[in-house]
Amino acid sequence: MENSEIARIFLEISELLELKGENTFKIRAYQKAARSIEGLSLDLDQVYKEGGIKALKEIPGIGESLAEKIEEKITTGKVKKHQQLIRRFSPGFIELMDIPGLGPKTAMKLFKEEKINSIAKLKKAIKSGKIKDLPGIKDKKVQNISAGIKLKEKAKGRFLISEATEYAAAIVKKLEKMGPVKKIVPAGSLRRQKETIGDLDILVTSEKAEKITAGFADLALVSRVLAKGPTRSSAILKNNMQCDLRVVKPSEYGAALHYFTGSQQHAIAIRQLARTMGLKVSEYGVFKGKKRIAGRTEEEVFGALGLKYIPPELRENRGELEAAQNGKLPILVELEDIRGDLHCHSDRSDGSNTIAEMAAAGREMGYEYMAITDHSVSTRIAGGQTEKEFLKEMSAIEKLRTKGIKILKGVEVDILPDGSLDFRDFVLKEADVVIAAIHSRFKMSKKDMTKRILSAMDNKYVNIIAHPTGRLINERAPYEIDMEEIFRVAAQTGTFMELNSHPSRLDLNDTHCRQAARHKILVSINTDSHNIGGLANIRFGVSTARRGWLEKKDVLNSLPYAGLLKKLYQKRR
Ligand code: DGT
Ligand code: CA
Ligand code: CA
Repeated sequence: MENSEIARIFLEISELLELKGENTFKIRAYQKAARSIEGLSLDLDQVYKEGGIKALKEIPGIGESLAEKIEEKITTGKVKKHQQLIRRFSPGFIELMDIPGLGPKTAMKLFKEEKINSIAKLKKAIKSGKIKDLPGIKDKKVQNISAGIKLKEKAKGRFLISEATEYAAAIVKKLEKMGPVKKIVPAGSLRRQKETIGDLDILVTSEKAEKITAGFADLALVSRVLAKGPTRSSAILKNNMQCDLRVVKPSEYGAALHYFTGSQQHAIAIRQLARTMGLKVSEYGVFKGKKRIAGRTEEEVFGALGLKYIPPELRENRGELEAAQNGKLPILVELEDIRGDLHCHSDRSDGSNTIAEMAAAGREMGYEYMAITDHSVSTRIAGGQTEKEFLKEMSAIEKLRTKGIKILKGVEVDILPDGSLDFRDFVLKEADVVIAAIHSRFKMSKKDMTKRILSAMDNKYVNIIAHPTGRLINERAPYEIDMEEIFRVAAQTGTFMELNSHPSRLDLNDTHCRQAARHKILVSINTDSHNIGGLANIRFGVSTARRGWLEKKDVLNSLPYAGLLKKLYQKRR
């Protein structure tokens, strides 16, 4: 519950320290800790409660002083050092620093020299052209900042699925203890597993509605109550996310759940279909005239309309009603179908765990195999390895025998701006799985960027294109590429596409997944983990794949080890 908030605080501290000109070692420590916490599958609150500061220190990247800060946040709600830094720089300035494309240094310049300390003032300065008077701010930089402001405004109020999941789980846990409740389900876009969540919609069945709505309003993680009635309540949570709570009778559960799950477009299509059958669907049930004929469960609601059960991830009015009518609903891929993770980093590039630790964590997840894919030399900021270092890593993996899981030798090799690869073929040949990715020059033209990726796919050692569009949700727009052309050539060359499960990426996105399946391209659902905690993000990748109508057969890493190796080595022949 505290995790994302603490991660955010640590990131902010690192940025502010950078401005203060603190030493890079300290700055890096905060960044690394933030990353490690974001990837943590355990609740920091819980870790602290059970094992105190000692348990906190066991988390990779968390030393004595950072553990103390986490303790401070959990026990006092604040981190003094963070507060001091904010006071020093003013909140408006923090807001500026948050704009993608505008780093702390530029924010500082705007603040000091033009007294710009809010997004509104920044927009004004861009419009009047005053911003260009500042030294070192060129047209291109201004363009980037404008794009960043737009992205920020569009993102306003939409949260990453990981953060929404974390808060929903915390609320469910508290409500469960509150009295006689039968079911508590997060509905809305979270149940549909959309990539970003506007607000939480939590549905509860209970005969004692008032007790629940009152208790909800009193929760510590609620910061402001917007509305409170006998069966419903709305509040703003500590992270500024809204949460709507509805309590219904058990007999209405199915109809209410269907209604509050949405999407609105899906619900409209359902109501239209009902009308053609002489029925009426509402949040209370399915009615024939005055008579209620269904509503206790969702299956009942769909059944009354002659439909098979439609999984929430498909409810976007993208053809799911027709499919449900014709028995053509896909049998969606499930978390249990994933047999291994093909994109993981170790401490040999920018990860925080050793290869052995990563493999052991993979085995814990029940995986049959896992690929270690550290960065190549060009991604210097991510500790990219030279060819020589990489070859050493490959032989280290070969010697490493971890019981119960197979470790694949892998690499995440850079696709350079001219489309060539960072490692030579005789080096790539040593890997079982080669992931190719773009980490530089994001702003090339659509034509050039597409060509860049196509030429990487032409290499017979390249198995998977990682995070194909490069977007970072709420932070960086996808690069311009011709997806259709990329899929066409992927199919032709036997290259697979990654669905990167990191909640900030989810790249391929849901519609791309569907497009890939139409081209008969296998999608590899990977986590791009940089620590053992990151492996749990696989759930968000699987959800996105499900939203893209993918079945087990569409997913590369649902194959057993032998079948996987065959697929990977096919291209080399
Ligand atoms: P979000 O919160 O923007 O990520 O997206 P949703 O889908 O969670 O939307 P939200 O929170 O406004 O509403 C939750 C569900 O409740 C929505 O999916 C369908 C249902 N709903 C809410 N308001 C309306 C409405 O005015 N008409 C209909 N038909 N359904 C509604
Ligand atoms: Ca919602
Ligand atoms: Ca809502």
